[in-house]
Amino acid sequence: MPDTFLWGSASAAYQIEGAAQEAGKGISNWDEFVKIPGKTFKESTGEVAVDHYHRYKEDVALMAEMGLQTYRFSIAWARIFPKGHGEVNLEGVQFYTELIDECLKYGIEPMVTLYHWDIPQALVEEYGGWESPKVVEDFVHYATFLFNQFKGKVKYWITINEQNIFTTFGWLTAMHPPGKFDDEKMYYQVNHHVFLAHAKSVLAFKEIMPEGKIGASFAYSPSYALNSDPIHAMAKMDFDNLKNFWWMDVYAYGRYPKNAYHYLEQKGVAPIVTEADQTILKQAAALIDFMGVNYYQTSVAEYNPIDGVGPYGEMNTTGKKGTGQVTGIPGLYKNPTNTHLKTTDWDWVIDPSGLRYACKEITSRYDLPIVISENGLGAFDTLTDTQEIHDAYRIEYLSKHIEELMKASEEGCEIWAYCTWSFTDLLSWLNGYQKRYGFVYVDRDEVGGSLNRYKKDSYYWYKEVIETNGQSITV
Ligand code: GCO
Repeated sequence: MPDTFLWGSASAAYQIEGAAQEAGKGISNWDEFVKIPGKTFKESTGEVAVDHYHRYKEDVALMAEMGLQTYRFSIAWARIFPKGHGEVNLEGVQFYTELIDECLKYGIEPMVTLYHWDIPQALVEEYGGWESPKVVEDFVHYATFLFNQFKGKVKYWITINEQNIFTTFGWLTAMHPPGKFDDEKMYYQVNHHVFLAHAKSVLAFKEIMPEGKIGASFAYSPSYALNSDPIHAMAKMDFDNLKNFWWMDVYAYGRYPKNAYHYLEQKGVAPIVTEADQTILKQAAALIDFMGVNYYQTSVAEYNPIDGVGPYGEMNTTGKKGTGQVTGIPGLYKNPTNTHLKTTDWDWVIDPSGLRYACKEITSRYDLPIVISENGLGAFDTLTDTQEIHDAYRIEYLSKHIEELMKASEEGCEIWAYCTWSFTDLLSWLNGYQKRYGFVYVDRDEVGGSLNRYKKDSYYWYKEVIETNGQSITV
């Protein structure tokens, strides 16, 4: 990879920090949501998580020993502004200052996500959180505070993490807070508010830190048409417009894909977009520096007859293997399983070439540099009696994805960074602590544990990948 390329790893505040009610932090939507019986696997919560809040020095030292070049983490809004706005919690500011300084001490480039799904509960109670346009100013105020605070220290910023996922799970499938089901009209309006919050933060950022780099991280699942029957090609196009370009086009062009907007307008669920909104979205689109991509899997698009499958299939909040559910929109598309690909233990298809596809699509369509802000394998890991973790499956998964990333780079994609998900094991929002992603094993289960850290085989493997700038994979 190019000399300036950064090998990294990522995490999110709620999934690692713990200390949920400590050091002046306000309550977030997730602190509340996990209290609802049946919402998470074995009622697991991020109350303690992997205690990164108290062990961040140990974790950053492990990153440094590995040679990690960038560490992507998120800031918990409620740790900075416990009520969402108003008084600042200085202890929260101090925690992130120390974390950032600790990274810089070892030459690790911090990459900060402003929003990884935890909104202060106070804002939800005050005006419905993301459901109200009022959230835009509060978000921009929070973002601006952080830009000023960490200017000169943090160069890479991600406004919003996986907007498509948290809004879909929050307003369509009831799997994330606020737990609404099939509220399509609100879903699109919420998304519009998130876009405006993102866009106005980008504008503020460029005033404060013109030399900094900013983008949003999208959970991109490229699609393949079932076969060459034109009816499936059209289904693929509809799927892409509604499920991929709906977000990426706004980030990169500042406008919604027209056919998709038209479809939603006819259905009566399109968001209200004012002329002022359009101007702001366009201005921000012209200023973003990269497209952040969280890549895990691809989809298949097949024509879905009017009386066919839809819209969300069966819900899976059990933490068990996936149900193999088929989702779709009657009259447009459905998403059957790709029979050519193997799956993870949670039924996510494994498709390394999809990462290359994603990079090439973004390069051709948007001509933007790319930051792979997440990619990784959720798996069951076993700690041996000699305290080792032999995760050859993770090494294989990551090697194949990195190989495809290198091909994309050779084919003309400008890729700035690759962050694996995740550095340490952490809480999976819906699947608890048994689903592990890290290079570093954390001894805990749904009930608790010693919280001790152990290096997995993949830890040593990635160390070498970094040392050789990826060459160790290809030899
Ligand atoms: C999980 C998910 C998450 C996400 C991440 C998205 O199992 O909970 O895989 O860990 O990947 O939070 O940004």
